[in-house]
Amino acid sequence: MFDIQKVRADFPILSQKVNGKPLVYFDNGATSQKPQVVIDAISKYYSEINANIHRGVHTLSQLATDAYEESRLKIQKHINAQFSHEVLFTAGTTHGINLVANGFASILKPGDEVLVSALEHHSNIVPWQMLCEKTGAILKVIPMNLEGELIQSEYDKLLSDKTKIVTVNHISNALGTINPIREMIAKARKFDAAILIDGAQATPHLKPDVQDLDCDFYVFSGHKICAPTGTGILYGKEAWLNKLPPYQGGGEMIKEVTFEKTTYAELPHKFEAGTPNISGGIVLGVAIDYMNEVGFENIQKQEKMLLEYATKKLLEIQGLKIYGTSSQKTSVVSFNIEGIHPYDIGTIIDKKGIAVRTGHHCAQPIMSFFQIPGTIRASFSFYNTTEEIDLMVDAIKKAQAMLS
Ligand code: C6P
Repeated sequence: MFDIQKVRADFPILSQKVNGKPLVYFDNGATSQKPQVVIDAISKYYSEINANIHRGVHTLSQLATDAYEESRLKIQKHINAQFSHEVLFTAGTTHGINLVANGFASILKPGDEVLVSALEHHSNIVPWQMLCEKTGAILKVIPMNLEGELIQSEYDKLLSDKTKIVTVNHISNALGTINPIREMIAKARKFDAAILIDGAQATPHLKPDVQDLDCDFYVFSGHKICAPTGTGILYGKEAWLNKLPPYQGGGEMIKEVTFEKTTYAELPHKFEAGTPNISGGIVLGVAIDYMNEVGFENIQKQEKMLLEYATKKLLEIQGLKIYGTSSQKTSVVSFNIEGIHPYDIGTIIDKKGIAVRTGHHCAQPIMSFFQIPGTIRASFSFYNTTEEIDLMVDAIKKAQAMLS
């Protein structure tokens, strides 16, 4: 049974006051809040087993190594990767995408094509632009329609034997659109193009099955799924990870070093140079356990209810326009109010303890497409309530009255 009050009690920050008002946290797309089990696990790691991993024979080093590698196994199971060495710890989605894009520099030739989508976060645009500048490859963009959906017939036209990699998000951070990635992956397969899925906004809402999806790479950030910042995962198919060169050189990623030549360690260590975020990696496993305990069915049910409720209530506000109106959407509502800058609404409602994100959401091409400077984005999590939505709607109405 999903008991919302019980779930909320797991998150100490939700009982905080901000600007003298109970916190209403609707900036979950930026980062999630952390449950007490996660906070406790960080403290337990540093109080009881802190040591460097994969290096020492001493007891603490072995305890820390075991906990880190157990976490990798947990994540392997969570995303259904075939092998645990296909699961690489990273600092987050941005790190994972840069690692892959950097590796493709040794694969792409001038005239090869990289397909990105019009719905991408800057993290899934800029690394590919840098790659194209380096290699002479050409960046092509899958366009979107006014609902904020990728136009599949245009994707079909763009795919060709020149396409070497397609990179697309599972869910758009700015609009909430859920992309039909299963179909998009199958289409890329026909042209032997690799495909990377940016799962940063999907993993808070669903459990990706990377084998079933048949993607080559799937990246996500820990901090959006109840884990600490500076954590993340890059899943890569074994064959691809063996093919790509290391991203960074350093300790732990080597087999043998001489001044003449270095040979590299086996996966996953080849891509994990230096001392990693050990506590973060361990606690990411704890956060995933927590989310599985809450249950993804419960999470989806609660968030769907919040999305429908918020959409209905917000549309009652005169002059309010929602951007991102696909029927396939997650719990994100991006909107503007006629004649008012999004920043002004965000600033005024913050005084009432309500946290939303305003601006371009690191997705400037989407804002250019709609010819707007930005939006107000309310992104809901399973621990949010309809009462909180009422508070936001009321605060927006008051802000609108003040500003017009
Ligand atoms: N989006 C948002 O408010 P990092 O910063 O590496 O954890 O994640 C980058 C990233 C990549 N792809 C998508 C789809 C994302 O949403 C994000 C992060 C946050 O929308 C912060 S900009």
